[in-house]
Formats: sequence, C-alpha cells, structure tokens
Amino acid sequence: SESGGSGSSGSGGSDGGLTMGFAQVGAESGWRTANTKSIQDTAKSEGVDLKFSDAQQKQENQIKAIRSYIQQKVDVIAFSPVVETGWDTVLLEAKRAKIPVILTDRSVDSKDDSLYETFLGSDFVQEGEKAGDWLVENADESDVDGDGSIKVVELEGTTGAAPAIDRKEGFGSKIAADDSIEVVASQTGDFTRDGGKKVMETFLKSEKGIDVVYAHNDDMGLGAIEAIKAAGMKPGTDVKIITVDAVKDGMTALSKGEINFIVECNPLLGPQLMDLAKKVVDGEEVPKRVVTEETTFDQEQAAEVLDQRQY
Ligand code: GZL
Repeated sequence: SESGGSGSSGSGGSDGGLTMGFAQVGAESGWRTANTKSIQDTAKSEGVDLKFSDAQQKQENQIKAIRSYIQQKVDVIAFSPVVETGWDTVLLEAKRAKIPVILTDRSVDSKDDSLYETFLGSDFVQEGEKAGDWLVENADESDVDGDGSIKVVELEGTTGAAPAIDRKEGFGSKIAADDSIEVVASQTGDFTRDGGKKVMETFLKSEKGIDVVYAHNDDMGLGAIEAIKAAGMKPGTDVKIITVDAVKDGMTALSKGEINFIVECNPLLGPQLMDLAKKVVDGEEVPKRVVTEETTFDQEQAAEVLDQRQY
C-alpha cells in the first residue's frame, strides 16, 4: 500500500524541502512499527515530503514501489531490503534516473556499491556475537537439565534477510568456544510472533531436553514463550531465552524474567536518515556506512529503563 506525500515531484518538495520515497519491508514486528514511526515522525518535523509504502514483506512489492518513486522523480529513495539479493536491476534504474538511494536497517549483497550512497543500520553480526558471548559466559546456569550439554534451538528471521544471516553467523562463531553448547534445531519464524510460536511448538515435540532458545527478534521470542507456557514450562527458568531488538514487549518479558538476555537493535533511524538524505541531495559527501548505536540488557537493567523506553 502506498500513502503520504502530497508534495510536488521533482527537486524540492511542496515546501521547498526534499521529496523522499521510502519502501518499507512491512509491519511484521514491534521493531518495524517503531522504525516506521521514527521515519514518518522525523520526515514531518524536518519538512521532508515523504512518500511511504509497506511491502508486506514481499520483495516484488518493494521493487514496484521503488519503480514508482523513480517515475515520480523523487529527490531521494530510501528502503530496507527485505532480503539481500535481487536488487541490482532496479537500483541501476534509479542510478540511470540520477536518483540517489540510501539503504536503511538491512543491506544488499550487491558487488556494485555505487548503486547506493550509504547504508545506515546495525551491525547484525555483532548483535549475534553479543548473544553468543552471553551464553558462553552464562553456560552453567544455561545447562538447565544438568546433563552437561547445552541444547539450543534457534528461531531464525526471514530467510535470506541480512539480520537473519548475520545474527546466525555471529552467534555461531561465539558459541564455538564452548563445545558443550550445540544448536540442535534451527528454523525460520519470519520475524513474527505467530511464526515463533508455531516453530517452537514443533521444537518442543521433536527435541528432548531443550535448554536455550535463541530468537533473532523479540517477537519470535514472545511467540516461543506462549508455546513454552502452553507446554506447562516456565520461560526464563525451565528454558533460557535470548532475543534481539529490545522493543517494549520484549523488555517487559525480560524485566519479569521470562526472557534472560536481550541484545538491542535500534529502530530509531529517522533522524539520521533525514540528515543523510539532505546531505546526499545537496551533493555533500556522506560515509558509505553509518552504524547505529545500541547496547544489551539483562533482567535488572531492563527493569531500570523500562518506563523510559520510546518503543
Ligand atoms: C533489524 C530488522 C529486523 C528486526 C525485526 O534491523 O531488520 O526486522 O530485528 C524486524 O524485528 O522484523
């Protein structure tokens, strides 16, 4: 669906500001909702004429939206690629139309980095490493059934998405330090709560002695909690849970001890995105890569900051 942007097309929006076409992934998670809000709120406060589309997690819809922005001759295109591959053709069309492109949140695997001006987003490999480090450091308490081995089930993000690929890589590289830790099952829950619940239900049937759940985002972790409770187990106690994002619902579960550790992934990219867009449209140099600031939370830290969280 496409919305917003009553401004004129071409250089300079309706009020002389710039016109941006933004092709969003979808509305699959609390993180995505917060990310969309940050972009839309900042566009409004910065006088950016924003044309916005939601691709319902389908690459073909994002490509369609980017093509429509090219037709409308927007000043700049920004998007979060739902998967890493398959973007070169449409990005080449934008380049030929002389419309600069900014990648936000997720990146593309294109060899030709002249197809975009800059990539603003988190370091997902590092997020996975932080999750793996925590498990290695807390291995003793994570061997819940005390059988000497730590059996992990992994709820992966959208297949082919940069955060799913990189969070898996980062986590795996760190737990390799302790051979008592083993990922016994791993499957995509597509970053949604329902997906996480369904996959966890199958894991609880197929795997005996699960000690830890590593979910690539809070929403799948919250879905897993529903399945764990339905199986008569206490999440955070009978099964340790590690997630990524630190959205409100995840932090609430963490403060209650139903999740044990959360790696933050900052969705509030609006201000940096609009700043980069203005620089790019004005022909100013921008760094090829801008990494977002973010941290980690244990139960006590979550309880401390919960009421100040913006998302
Ligand atoms: C990460 C972002 C991911 C979030 C999920 O930057 O792409 O997509 O971790 C969201 O919650 O669905």
